Amino acid sequence: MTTAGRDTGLRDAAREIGEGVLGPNADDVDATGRFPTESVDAFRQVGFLRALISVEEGGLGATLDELSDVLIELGRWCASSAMILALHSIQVACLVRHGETEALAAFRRRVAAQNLLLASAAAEAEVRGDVRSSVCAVRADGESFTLHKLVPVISYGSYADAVFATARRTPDSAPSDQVLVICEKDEFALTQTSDWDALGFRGTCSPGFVLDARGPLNHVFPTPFGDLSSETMLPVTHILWASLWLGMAKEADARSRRFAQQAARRSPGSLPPSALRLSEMALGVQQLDDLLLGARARLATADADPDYGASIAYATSMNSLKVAASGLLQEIVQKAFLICGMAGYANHSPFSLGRILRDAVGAQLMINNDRINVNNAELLLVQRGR
Ligand SMILES: Cc1cc2nc3c(=O)[nH]c(=O)nc-3n(C[C@@H](O)[C@H](O)[C@H](O)COP(=O)(O)OP(=O)(O)OC[C@H]3O[C@@H](n4cnc5c(N)ncnc54)[C@H](O)[C@@H]3O)c2cc1C
Repeated sequence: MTTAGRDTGLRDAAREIGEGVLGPNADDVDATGRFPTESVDAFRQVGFLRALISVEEGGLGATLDELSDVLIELGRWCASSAMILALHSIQVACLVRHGETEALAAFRRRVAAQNLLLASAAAEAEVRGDVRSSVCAVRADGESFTLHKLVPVISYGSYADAVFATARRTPDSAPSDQVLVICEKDEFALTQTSDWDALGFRGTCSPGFVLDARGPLNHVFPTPFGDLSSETMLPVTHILWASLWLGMAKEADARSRRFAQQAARRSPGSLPPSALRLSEMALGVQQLDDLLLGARARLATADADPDYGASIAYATSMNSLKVAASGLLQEIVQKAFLICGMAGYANHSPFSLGRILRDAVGAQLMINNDRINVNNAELLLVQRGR
């Protein structure tokens, strides 16, 4: 099965929203760096915010593959809006796959019933992108907790109904002994510490914050964050990010193909010089598509076979997905510039590639690719066997 040939009801809904809501507002969202309220309203209306939650619990019961298909479609129209849905859905996936307690199940049902929007506070000012290490800690006080965390970036933090934060399990725990904790809006204070005037993904509205939260202790996930990350958060994050990046690549491909076709019509009988690049573009998009399909299949295998899920081969492949997909996206967009030339360089032409290029740069920095490569190198140095 290829992602390209798949057509589900959800994907149709994504195309409709993309064309009718995300696309018409994308340039304004980008130019003004505003939160795409209309996109998130549309996601709420069609149920995308609760897509991964089971039907019995009030969700759509969609599979991760179906959500990945939705993000491929949305990524074509507005990468910021698609990124917001991806970041939200990563938290939902953790809640679905690791929220086995009654308290977490009750919160999950509320996410579905009230279409809550979930944000992430994984990075920390002191450790930057080293998300498997925390300085802040959960402080228990009877049945409640408090948390004080300096977060360099929380996407749509000011608009979220809850923030999923990582922290040390207790003030005495080691930096890597982390938990994931749900902080709800009516129980936290967010003090903004920086502005978000970034090159790309401008609509994600992602400044830094000091997060001061309190809540019930049963909003701390029982699964150690290390396990939760390797089983769910990391692979789901990389799969959903790669999905919307594939959508961006497909849009760059479509714009450059339209441009080359127009050029070909102007000079019948001769091949425009840029046309050869189309073949390279098609190969790049196919590679990205195959990379994503392979990762989706590997996650399914890991779920069915815990030994494979715990293997270094699986961990490095899921890390490599993010590095390779973000790199391929950048290459594809660069090729699109060579095809479209000045029409792609211009900001207000039908072939403009500026926003896609600026968003594509961010893909390499969301957990810095160099940091991921260092992690992979450490794993590979201790890998045994073939
Ligand atoms: C659009 C966007 C949205 C985001 N949304 C969120 C969000 O909602 N929540 C959230 O928590 N975060 C979010 N982030 C931020 C998160 O992805 C970043 O990883 C984090 O902010 C740290 O970034 P950094 O570049 O400052 O630090 P680092 O990752 O520390 O990178 C800084 C430098 O350190 C280098 N480096 C590489 N490896 C190592 C190493 N092993 N040790 C030390 N240095 C190393 C890197 O190469 C780089 O030069 C978002 C980022 C973007 C771009």
